Amino acid sequence: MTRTILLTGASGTLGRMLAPRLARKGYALRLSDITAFPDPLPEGSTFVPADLRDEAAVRELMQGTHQIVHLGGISVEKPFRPVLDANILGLIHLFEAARQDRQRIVFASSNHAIGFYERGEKLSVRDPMRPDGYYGLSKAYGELLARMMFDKHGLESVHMRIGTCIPQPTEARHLSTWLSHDDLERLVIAALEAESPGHAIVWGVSANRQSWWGEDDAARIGYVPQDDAERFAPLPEEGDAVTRRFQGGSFTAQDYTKGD
Ligand code: NAI
Ligand code: 15L
Repeated sequence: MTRTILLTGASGTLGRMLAPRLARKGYALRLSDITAFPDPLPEGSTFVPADLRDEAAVRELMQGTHQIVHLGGISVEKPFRPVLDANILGLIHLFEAARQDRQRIVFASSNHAIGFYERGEKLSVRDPMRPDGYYGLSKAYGELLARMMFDKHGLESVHMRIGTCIPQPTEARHLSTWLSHDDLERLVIAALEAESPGHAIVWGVSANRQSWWGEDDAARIGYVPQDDAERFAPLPEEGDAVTRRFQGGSFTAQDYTKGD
């Protein structure tokens, strides 16, 4: 049976990069976004527009799909209301639809779920989350929602706590947070293909020599990153003192009023 993978957020930066790569690997894709897919459709793909805020539209979107790679939603720090609508309600709609026929979800979580740890602190995915804003909070919510969905309904999910997924690192922080495009592809494929991931959390990061992120479920799902940001070192420090202090970088400095 051919599996159909739903890719939300397909028209965004990572979606546009990932869709043709997954198609080349032979996956049948149902691409979706609130905005049109701006590129020619990869072979074996269809595009279905949907707003994640619309529960019925999400349910409809997931008819006949088998697994979901969920990249859609707000991807930067914003006020709570839009984050609540697109990210938190969007997640509820997606997980509720997925649990009907146990469609595995591969979720683009973010380092902003732990952004308020100081740089240099080595973290495990079991460490308490320290979101650095409403956006990071929505990612923390997604990981926890999925924990409940696995414990209560057996719905499997893999959470990619992505650092900075860009073609090549450009600032000092990226020497720790960089995820290459090739490694993202490896991670998504590992998450889709893993035998029984249960509820897995994996740092979405390359094999960076200066990584702050350690223990996770990468081995359990078979993710082995190949790239290392170190070959671009040294890179310049950017931003103010708060940005330079915390792992979440500039997101932590937005509306920061603590004063120390
Ligand atoms: P992006 O902002 O380029 O793409 C997000 C897509 O979601 C957009 O095409 C947008 O139209 C769509 N979207 C927004 N609201 C929607 C709604 N209500 N209904 C349907 N679609 C909606 O973000 P990017 O960089 O491609 O990231 C993809 C995912 O990965 C996001 O979830 C982001 O939070 C996560 N991530 C990305 C990182 C990176 O380095 N690019 C780092 C950590 C996490
Ligand atoms: C994210 O979660 C954002 O979606 C992305 O745009 C980057 O800012 C990234 O984190 C980062 O922390 O570098």
